[in-house]
Amino acid sequence: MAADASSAAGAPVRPSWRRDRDTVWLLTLWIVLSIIGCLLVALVWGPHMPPGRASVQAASQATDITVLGTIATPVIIGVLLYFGWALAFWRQKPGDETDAMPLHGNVKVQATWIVATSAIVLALAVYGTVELISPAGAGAGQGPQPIFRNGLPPAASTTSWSPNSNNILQVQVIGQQWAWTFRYPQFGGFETTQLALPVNQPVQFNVTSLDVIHSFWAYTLGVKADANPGVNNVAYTTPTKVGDFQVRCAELCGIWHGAMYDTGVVMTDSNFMAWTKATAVQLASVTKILPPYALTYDPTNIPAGAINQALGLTSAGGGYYNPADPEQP
Ligand SMILES: [Cu+2]
Repeated sequence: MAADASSAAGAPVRPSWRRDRDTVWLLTLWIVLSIIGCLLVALVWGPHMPPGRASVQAASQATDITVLGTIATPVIIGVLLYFGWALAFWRQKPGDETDAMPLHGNVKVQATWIVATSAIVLALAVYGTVELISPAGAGAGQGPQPIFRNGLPPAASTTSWSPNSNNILQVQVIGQQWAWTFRYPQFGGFETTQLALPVNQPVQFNVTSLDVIHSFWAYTLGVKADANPGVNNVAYTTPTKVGDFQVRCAELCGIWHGAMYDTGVVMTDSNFMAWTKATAVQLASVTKILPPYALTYDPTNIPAGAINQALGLTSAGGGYYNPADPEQP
């Protein structure tokens, strides 16, 4: 290259006009591709981002993922563009065995890098913190005394509920190896394997376990909360779409962990009220031998009367269970 100057060490140096031209091209291409990329991610991919928009909390999470994906797009494009440009134009020419120009630091690049990355990380930390607690704790388990309610109604009554009242719907989620059951204290306390919810009504999940640690993951509702034995873990959701949703266990809990799933359903208010009424009647004989509703359970503490009643035994007949009898298990 006749036009190339030489460094003091004798290595060829790209002339400044070539370097300026590269910079202008790279910057222009990066800006144009980033604008196109950001629009595609935000407007085309964004509406399909997981976990979907079947609840207020899920929609908030989908928005967060879209925002983060859009912010990441210029970074990814910048890295790939610079990499491709270097491969195409800055590679060593055949037969050129000279060393490249030695680098001795560049204060402008270093300062720009530190300021830009610090600003991005700090801004994301603030955004992430705000989004983590809104709306209503973003659908995550908040422990027994949740702080982030974001205007949700209180649990004014734990024994009755009607749609659109100032009283949040309570659903207890009970994990055990290897199934989920759901208890509805405001409808007589029946316990069922079916999870039904009314649309557009805030729900308070009280999540607990009878044995090991499980994790209640109603993915498309944006809810994920650990189910710990002896602990009540509260999570909120407000479903906004009628239809089915999947429930999984997201904590390795034993050999059949993978089979611990269920299908829930979001229904209209009137269908939900009809379902609770019918289920309460259908399960009445089982409900009356369940332990009284509580936020945690000890499965080893089963009242003797419940066992006898379930088995149809009486003290006059044989086999009556007496917990005070050491001969009995
Ligand atoms: Cu599990």
